Amino acid sequence: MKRIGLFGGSFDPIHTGHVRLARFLVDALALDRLIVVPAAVSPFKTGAPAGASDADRLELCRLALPDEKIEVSDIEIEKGGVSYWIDTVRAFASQYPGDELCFVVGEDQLLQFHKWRDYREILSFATLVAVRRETDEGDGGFAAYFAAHPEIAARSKALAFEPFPVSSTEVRAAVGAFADVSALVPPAVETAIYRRGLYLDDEIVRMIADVKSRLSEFRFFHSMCVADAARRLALRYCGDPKSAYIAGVLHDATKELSRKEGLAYMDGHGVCATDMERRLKKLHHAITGADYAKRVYDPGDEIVSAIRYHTTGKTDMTPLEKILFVADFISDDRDYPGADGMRRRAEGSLELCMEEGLRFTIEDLAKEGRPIHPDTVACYNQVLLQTIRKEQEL
Ligand code: DGI
Ligand code: FE
Ligand code: FE
Repeated sequence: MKRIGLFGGSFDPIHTGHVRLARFLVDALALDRLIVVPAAVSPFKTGAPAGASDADRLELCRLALPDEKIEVSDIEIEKGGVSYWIDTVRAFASQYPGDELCFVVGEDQLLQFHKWRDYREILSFATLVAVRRETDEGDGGFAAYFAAHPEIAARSKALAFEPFPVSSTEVRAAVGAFADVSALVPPAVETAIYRRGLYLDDEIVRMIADVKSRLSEFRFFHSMCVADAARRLALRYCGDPKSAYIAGVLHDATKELSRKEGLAYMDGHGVCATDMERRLKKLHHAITGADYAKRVYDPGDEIVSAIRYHTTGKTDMTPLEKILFVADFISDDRDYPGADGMRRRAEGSLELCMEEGLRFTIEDLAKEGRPIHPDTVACYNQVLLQTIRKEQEL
């Protein structure tokens, strides 16, 4: 006979508190298996179009709990609509005949438990495990509640747990504010939230949808990875994470225009470019992309300029320009030889990372016999002269 725990909730999103509780339950109840059951949530109920879909919440739970003993079930989400716990418990009881089932409720839920649909039948299938805050002075009203409901008490046990002080509401607000959420959610969840653009304000959600419609799946994925990398670099180097993220989302928006379309864009919108820039197709998307961002979203000169120079670089780059330039080299989707070295370098210094990236680009271009834009050369020379030791002979 196995002992199986059920842990339901909306997990919008799953956070560090949930993860700690899940691990605690496995140990404290000596579970063979813990099944996390995200509830179906009506998109109308949560309101915000930026909210996470059922599939998003499910995937975030899976990313948060890569644990042999913990599994995430899509039973309620597959069913859709309002779920009643009795249906879920009944389904698991028939899936695991002869095994021992228990399910977890928090303090607030316990005090309402006698109002749950068919709660007696629920208790015929599974033991109720009520988790109360270890920090509470009293017992969270548990004793009084159990005294008033002996038929519930007979099938329940109480567990004290020091909760990690975070709520999903708080996480959503912190994500939307581009605060550092690394302590609030597991690293894989943080990455997935920003790669998917969850819990962000409408304007950014619109940008993401627009970029998605303009690019292939692969290029869109790259853009979102760059957005997340830029956001992280901004947190690390005291830049503005929101601007960095927006610059990342938009930086390659016009990348898939053909040479003809790129030139037509420049001519149609009166965008200035030198003869060399018009001939080098690889540079078109930085020039048209900056104009596109300004025209459609007007996100501010700094972001527009970061997009404009993300391919070549230039002298006297602002922190945001450097951040986007580096993010494009180190985003998670990059797997060229040396990518990991670049990521490590970016942890230490944006300039050292730029120097290496520019050297790499220039070497590559020279080997292939392609022209090197003067901005690329000027940028390389400037970071090189800044990063090498002054007394070093050149
Ligand atoms: O748009 P991405 O592929 O994400 O990255 P990017 O905008 O940095 O573009 C990289 C490409 O641009 C790469 O193939 C090298 C090319 N490139 C960068 N600087 C120069 C350049 N090509 C020429 N001809 N001259 C440059 O100075
Ligand atoms: Fe680019
Ligand atoms: Fe890019």
